[in-house]
Amino acid sequence: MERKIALVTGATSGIGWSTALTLAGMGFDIIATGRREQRLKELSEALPEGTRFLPLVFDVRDREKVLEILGNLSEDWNKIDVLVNNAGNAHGMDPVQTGNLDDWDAMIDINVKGLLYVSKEVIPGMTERKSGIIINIGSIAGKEVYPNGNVYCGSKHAVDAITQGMRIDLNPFGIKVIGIHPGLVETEFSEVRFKGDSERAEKVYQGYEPLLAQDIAEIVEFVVNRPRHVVLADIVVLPTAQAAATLVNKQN
Ligand code: NDP
Ligand code: 8X3
Repeated sequence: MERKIALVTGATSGIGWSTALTLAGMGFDIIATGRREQRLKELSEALPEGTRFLPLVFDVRDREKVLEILGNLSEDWNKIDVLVNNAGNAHGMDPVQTGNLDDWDAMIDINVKGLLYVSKEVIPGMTERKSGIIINIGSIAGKEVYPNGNVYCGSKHAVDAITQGMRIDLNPFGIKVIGIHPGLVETEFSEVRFKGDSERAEKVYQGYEPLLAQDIAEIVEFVVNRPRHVVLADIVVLPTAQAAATLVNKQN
């Protein structure tokens, strides 16, 4: 059987890390990206033995670098079957009137423009081969807006709209485009959002059972495993304790 290739952005932690491991377990060759080179080395050591692995270190905001690196993949790596656009984060959680411009730039540049830059390089191979699966990791924040979520919610609403747009434009090519929109997943997400304030970050996941990165990876596995004629186009996945972005049944 011909080996298949999956590219996972933001594979140095959380959802991307678990997704890369899961796809490797399914037999995919893995291209994993992120800014933290050491973490990619650790990921390579955690992969099942024999996995073909290509770590790529770049910041998805760096348009020239993204295009250069992904545009010059070698013959044995450039036929990407599954693209998981996962790299992203929230930066800050302030009301719009006191929001920080650097945080806004980061969220728009990483979550929206970074996803577009990566997709821009990967899509032509898929249209040429008339096959492929693109999975965009959105968020409940792309389906609802919550207090102080303003720009993060805006970036994830953009991911939702771009996902729908991709599905329409890529429809003639038989490419599956899937949006996965998680609620609260315990990862490094809140640590990043609250700029290293671990105590505040930990509180986000206390008093109920949050999703784990592996829960999202298993959904990726499920959607990738569907037969050719089936696409789970849009999936919202929440912890059972969560009913809406800000409604969580906490026990303490
Ligand atoms: P983590 O903080 O654990 O992981 C974020 C990943 O994105 C890291 O691998 C990080 O790699 C990468 N990343 C961030 N900024 C950049 C950048 N500028 N260039 C390249 N890579 C970058 O968080 P999660 O796993 O939770 O987040 C993954 C995705 O899931 C995000 O898009 C997030 O918005 C979404 N999400 C998360 C939820 C949650 O509750 N955790 C819920 C809903 C959606 P590195 O730092 O090495 O560059
Ligand atoms: C991450 C989940 O609830 O902070 O996208 O928006 S939330």
